[in-house]
Amino acid sequence: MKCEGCGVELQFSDSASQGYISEKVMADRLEAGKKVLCYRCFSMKHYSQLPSGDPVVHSLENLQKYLELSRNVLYIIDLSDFNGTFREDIMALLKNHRVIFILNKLDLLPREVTVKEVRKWASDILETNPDKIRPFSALTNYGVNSLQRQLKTSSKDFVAIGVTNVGKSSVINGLLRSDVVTVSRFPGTTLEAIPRSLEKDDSGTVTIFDTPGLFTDDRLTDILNVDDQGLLLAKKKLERTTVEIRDQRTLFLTGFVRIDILSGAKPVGILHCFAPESAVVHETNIAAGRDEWDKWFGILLKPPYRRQDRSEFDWKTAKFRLNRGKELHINGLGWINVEEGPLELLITLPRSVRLKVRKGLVGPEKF
Ligand SMILES: Nc1nc2c(ncn2[C@@H]2O[C@H](COP(=O)(O)OP(=O)(O)OP(=O)(O)O)[C@@H](O)[C@H]2O)c(=O)[nH]1
Ligand SMILES: [Mg+2]
Repeated sequence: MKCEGCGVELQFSDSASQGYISEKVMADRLEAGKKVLCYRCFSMKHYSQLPSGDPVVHSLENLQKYLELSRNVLYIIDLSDFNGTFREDIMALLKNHRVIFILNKLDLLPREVTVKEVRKWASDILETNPDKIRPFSALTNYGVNSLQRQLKTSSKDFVAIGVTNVGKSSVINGLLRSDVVTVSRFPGTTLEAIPRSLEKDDSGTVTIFDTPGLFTDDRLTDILNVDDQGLLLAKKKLERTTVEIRDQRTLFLTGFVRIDILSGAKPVGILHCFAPESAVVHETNIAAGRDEWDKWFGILLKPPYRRQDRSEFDWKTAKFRLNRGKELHINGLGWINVEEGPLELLITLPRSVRLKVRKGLVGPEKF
């Protein structure tokens, strides 16, 4: 028998391993007609805690296996981390699949951007028909009814895929108006493919498979410890910080991203940072930024949310020239949008974290 929350096979013998449940608890729950969850799901659901020693990592090979479950794919993308969660390595596996793109966490986007604009912006990047793109929020239920209608008219099954923490399980719970599948702030919550049945209006069901998220290594969140990952996860709309840029200034976006402004002209320009509310944005002069960074890391500049040695990380520096209307996206964190430019920026950040210059999702005429 499998855990209904994460899909793993249940077992009674090893309380430190996945799928553990005590024999008595299982018997009691079955007798009471209740859902049966493993100890790990129970901890995440009721105490928001991940039992220690949880060594879950899911690779592209696993994803390939799950893609054999159906030719029809719901590719769940997190709009607050679009470039970190829409990935070429996943797209390369989808050449023979029919894909509906679910742009989840719409509720986190800034007020300035409309749903119509999101759809148009994403369809340009995804190079696909806008009706294959569904702005969605599992939190507010935006888009649930129309996606449900579409899936119910299908005679096929669907498999929901994506990287960790984009909200695959939340989307499926929303579609089924249920909370059976375990949802948590920890990456790697779902452990095996879980078939869920969506009742059709007439008769019969459509099966939607939830699957474990693909682990990545190029999002800022990937280098944070589990507690810091949870703290950085946006709980409300991304916060916008507007910065009037002057020459010889430095902008910190958390302790991990330092942006030195190189442009010579005055006034240099205006940019807007979009990031979760718990990410500290701090402006200072270039000399202080250089001299105090180590001291401020994890104290003034968060995350990290506690004192850490900056030399534990491997760093890189890259130069960008950004025109008005462009955005620089930082995987697993957020983005900066240029209202007035061009801006010449020197960015220092951990080597593994990917940056992408993209057409602006917001503005610049909106500011
Ligand atoms: N703001 C917001 N948060 C969401 C939304 N959907 C999911 N979340 C949150 O995102 C986190 C991850 O959600 P899950 O549904 O567990 O994500 P998942 O993709 O199934 O994750 P894995 O099973 O680890 O791959 C949880 O903290 C959810 O509450 C949404 O539409 N808006
Ligand atoms: Mg999940």
